[in-house]
Amino acid sequence: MPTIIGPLKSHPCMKRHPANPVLTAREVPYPATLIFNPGVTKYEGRYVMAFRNDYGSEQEKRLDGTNIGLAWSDDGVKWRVEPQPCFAMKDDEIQRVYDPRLIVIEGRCHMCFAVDTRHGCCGGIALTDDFRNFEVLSITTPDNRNLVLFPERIGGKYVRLERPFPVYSRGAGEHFDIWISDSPDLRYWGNSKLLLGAELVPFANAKIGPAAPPVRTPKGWLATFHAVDIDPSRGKNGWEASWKKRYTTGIMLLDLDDPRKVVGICADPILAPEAPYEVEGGFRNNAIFPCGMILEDSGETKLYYGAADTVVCLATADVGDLLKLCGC
Ligand code: BMA
Repeated sequence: MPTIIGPLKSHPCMKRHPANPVLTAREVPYPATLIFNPGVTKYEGRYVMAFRNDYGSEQEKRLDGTNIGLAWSDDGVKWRVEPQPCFAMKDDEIQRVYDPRLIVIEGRCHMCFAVDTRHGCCGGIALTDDFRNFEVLSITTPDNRNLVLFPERIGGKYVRLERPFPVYSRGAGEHFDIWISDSPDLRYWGNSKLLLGAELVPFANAKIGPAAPPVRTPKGWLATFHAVDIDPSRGKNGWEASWKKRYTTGIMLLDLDDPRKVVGICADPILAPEAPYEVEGGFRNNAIFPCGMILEDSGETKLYYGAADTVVCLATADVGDLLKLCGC
């Protein structure tokens, strides 16, 4: 039996945007049903979002497939969706790609994504200059996902956070942790090391995983993560017959020169499901899943997240408040 976590609240420094949800399937000009888990970055002066689209029929509670859509914004709140999805992969082996995370490194946009294959779940990294053509640079072995790249090289190397699924060595249940690896070229990855064990997160009793790509601040890398707790007494909560999980968001600070060192971590979630679009009427209620964070020059951070695996939402906070939560 997992230790029951009980009620959780978002930290008051996080402000949900009044325009939430900032993007829904209604604004998508092609078949779209669930629009969520948005990777967002700034590219050539505009905000760009890659989002997961699970399409099917809401009425019939049926999903037929998944692709990745693209949207642009001048203010980070109002979005214009491109006429066609921008990325999908499907063949005899690969079933779908999803949960995109965008990041600009050395002026070029990179996208990390999850890949479901017939032989396991993998993490992919692709490069794009036009958001139409994507060059896949690397795909991990299974099982691994939730890859996020740091926006710059550190000590000459590219760095990523990731979340393997070590079923054998972690015993029964979903006790999965955050790892860190580096690469000379974004293709070959190594020097892998455990960064944060799920048991160190008081509001998780199951897995954790990287959320948005880390953001540079003068005090260190601000890194968000999702944390999952399971309560067997939870029942139907969304489309599925039974959904016993809750996804909250945590935050930690990593050393600027050596991100393998966790400098500080907040003992409470910064976001927990509370708003109506997070707790009711969705595919999987009680799921908050950030995939993008932007630090504005004003000190405002924008955190973009999927709510209830159904819509795209935005919450903001002052970066100074987030640093204080990490003890800095
Ligand atoms: C995770 C991923 C996410 C999803 C979340 C909540 O395992 O599949 O894409 O948002 O579960 O259902």
